[in-house]
Amino acid sequence: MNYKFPKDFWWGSASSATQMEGAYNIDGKEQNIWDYWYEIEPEKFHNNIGPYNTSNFYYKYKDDIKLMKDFSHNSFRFSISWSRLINEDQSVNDDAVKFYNDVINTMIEHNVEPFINLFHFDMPMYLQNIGGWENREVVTCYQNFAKKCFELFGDRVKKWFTHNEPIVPVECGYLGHYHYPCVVDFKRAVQVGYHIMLSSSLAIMEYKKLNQGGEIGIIINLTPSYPRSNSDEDLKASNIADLILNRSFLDTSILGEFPGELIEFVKEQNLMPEFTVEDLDAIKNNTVDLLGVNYYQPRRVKTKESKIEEGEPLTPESFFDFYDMPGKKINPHRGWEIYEKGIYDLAINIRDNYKNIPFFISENGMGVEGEEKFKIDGKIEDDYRIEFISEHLKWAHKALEEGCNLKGYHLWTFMDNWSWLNAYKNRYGFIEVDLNNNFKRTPKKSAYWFKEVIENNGF
Ligand code: BGP
Repeated sequence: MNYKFPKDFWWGSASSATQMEGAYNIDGKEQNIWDYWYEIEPEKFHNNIGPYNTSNFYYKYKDDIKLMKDFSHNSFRFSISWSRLINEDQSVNDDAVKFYNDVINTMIEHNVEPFINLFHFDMPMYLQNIGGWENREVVTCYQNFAKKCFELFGDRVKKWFTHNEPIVPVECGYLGHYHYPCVVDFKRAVQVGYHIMLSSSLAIMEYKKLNQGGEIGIIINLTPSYPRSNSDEDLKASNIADLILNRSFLDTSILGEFPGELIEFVKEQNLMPEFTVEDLDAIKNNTVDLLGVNYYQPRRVKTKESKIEEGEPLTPESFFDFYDMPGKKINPHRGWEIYEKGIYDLAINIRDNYKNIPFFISENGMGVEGEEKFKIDGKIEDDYRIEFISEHLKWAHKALEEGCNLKGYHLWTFMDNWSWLNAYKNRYGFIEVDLNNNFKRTPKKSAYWFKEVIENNGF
């Protein structure tokens, strides 16, 4: 064996409530922004497929968890749907408690450790209606939701995460048109980002008060920034991209403060959010125990060369351009570059600049369209996925050898799930989900390969 991983390495996969549960309006679940957006603009979603019946985990979780066990996974990360658990009047939905209790207990029974995330892009609509993350009151509602989750499930769940990819609601919801409410306004985006980070610290504070003996962290999509060249201009552009898109969340979560350079930038651009000194204390005093890193692609950056059109709103991209590097390896289905070494580079950065905090790869994966064409005797032979995973694991292994505190690897995702605007276009799972046949599950070749990797704790 060439690549042996440490004992107790976390092997598994990740998903999120909106993307896998389905049952969008069952048993008292309230609407979230996805349910609402689909209701008013279904044409925005690939093939008009909305979040209503995603993968049906709500009905099939017992079999799904059994499958995780059959494929030797020792952990699985999912999220609790805020709009399922907490009713509009802020009371708790008992049916949701029953569902999540059952999911957690079934996982434990099958030796699959539950890793629970509290927010995965799914703001309840009743809170979006009062401004979502722009409104300080929503931060308090989230703090109460988090506390409730710890009280209800924390006796058994020992790995908690406050947010998944906190940049995404900011970037996609307030700087682009990819998530509801599709606003483009840098100042409002900064307020949203600030409140999300504050909410993360307040959730951590609540968790620590309860002394439940587990760990709490955050999941960040750490996309390393690579400058086109070593020219001062390209380096400066790459630094600003890194500052806004990575370090705003990374420094704050691990070091307890927003980077000084970011504060200067935000002040210069007149983008300062509303904040209080007590907020900053909460951020300082409640840093994470553990970091999840989602890694899909690098960010290649060059100095701003494209013209800023008249009247074009200010966004982070007013300060740099993305660099389309010739000859890069690409996943044509998703359009994302594949750069396996990125996993090593980000691990070294965490080792050297972020206290070598324990972290794991909480998402990595390859979405492919039209996988049925790789079917042989009813099974998808996804050799490209096996290659994708193993090439990333090789770099992860090198990082481990060089002293990085890497604890595990989770693939996105266990079974094919619903991908936001792309719906079911690109499939990511170890397990095929047949939408035309009652969401039937069929393991792909990669599921069998990964099982062997887990059982050998290496490959
Ligand atoms: C991550 C998200 C996931 C998932 C994944 C794949 O950013 O945390 O929710 O969707 O990316 O991306 P996509 O679904 O856009 O192809």
